[in-house]
Amino acid sequence: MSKYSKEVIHMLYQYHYEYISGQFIAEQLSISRTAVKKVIDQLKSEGCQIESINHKGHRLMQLPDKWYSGIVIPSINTQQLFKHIEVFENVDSTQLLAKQKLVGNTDTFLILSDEQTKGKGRFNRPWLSTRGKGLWMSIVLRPNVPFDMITKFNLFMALGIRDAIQSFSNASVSVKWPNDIYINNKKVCGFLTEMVANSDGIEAVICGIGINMNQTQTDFDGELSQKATSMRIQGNKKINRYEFLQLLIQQIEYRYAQFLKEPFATIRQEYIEVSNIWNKQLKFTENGDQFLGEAVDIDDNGYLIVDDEHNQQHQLMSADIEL
Ligand code: BTX
Repeated sequence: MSKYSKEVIHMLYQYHYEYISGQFIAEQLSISRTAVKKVIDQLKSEGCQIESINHKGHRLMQLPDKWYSGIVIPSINTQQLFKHIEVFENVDSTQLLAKQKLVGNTDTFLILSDEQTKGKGRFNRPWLSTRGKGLWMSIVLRPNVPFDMITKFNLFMALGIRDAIQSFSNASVSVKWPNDIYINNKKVCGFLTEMVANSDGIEAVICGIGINMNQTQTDFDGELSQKATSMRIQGNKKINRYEFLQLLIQQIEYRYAQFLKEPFATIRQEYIEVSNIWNKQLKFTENGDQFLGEAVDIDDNGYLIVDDEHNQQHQLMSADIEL
């Protein structure tokens, strides 16, 4: 990426799709017009739809399928939640990177990448993170709470993520307790919350969120062709990644504030209503043990209550569920 890509795309975005001249951009950035042209050519080669007309200038016609910090930062507009936002084209895993970057400071931050080469789910399972098709992001927050609140944090985030996806979907979007979001029985999103804690409580929570936005069916093969879906497949419409990100961050901000103030009981009913695990036989894996059962409730602490096939009741804090 050219040194001035961030500034140029920011200016094109700021001027709301109007034409701005190369001369104007050059003056604002104190660079030559030739340098501006080079940056614009590069942005075009990266897939940015920029119209350039002699004597009129350049105009951003559509937001690109790529994260540019010059657009992400002004469009998110939430300096309250994150001290800084970092945007990458390619990383192994935003979650790994976030864990490295939180050491030795008390910053809150967000990391986004166009692609992950080693995206990870729970228990180190692979998370497919195709370039430009999804939202691969990790957020680091610093709630001043005891470490057993991590489960509650995950429950509040689930609703925030679900509601953001629901706003872009006609079909109903559901939560599969505790870590997945589904549309029409297929997984559209997986998220996980990890933490760094000491004896005083939580030092940082790291929430990794993977959302399939713009994949088409051919982007999923093997087991994923049956199990996974994207917002685009479900809605038959391409998702504007910047608009979606903006809404997602608003939802996260809202749910995070609620998490800090309210008990899980406040959102329990809402959570139950959007869950997709009721009235069916499910296969549970908890700490390596497997059993069949039916989920019957979520209690005020967010634990899942399950009646197994031998009529024994279990209270689960976390588990793997096969629908
Ligand atoms: P999970 O362990 O519940 O889900 C992993 C399982 O989901 C895989 O075993 C596979 O069956 C399926 N899967 C893999 N990729 C996809 C996909 N793109 N869409 C649907 N299903 C898939 C859930 O883990 C938590 C995933 C978090 C991913 C984010 S992305 C940003 C951050 N960085 C990172 O490395 N992980 C998180």
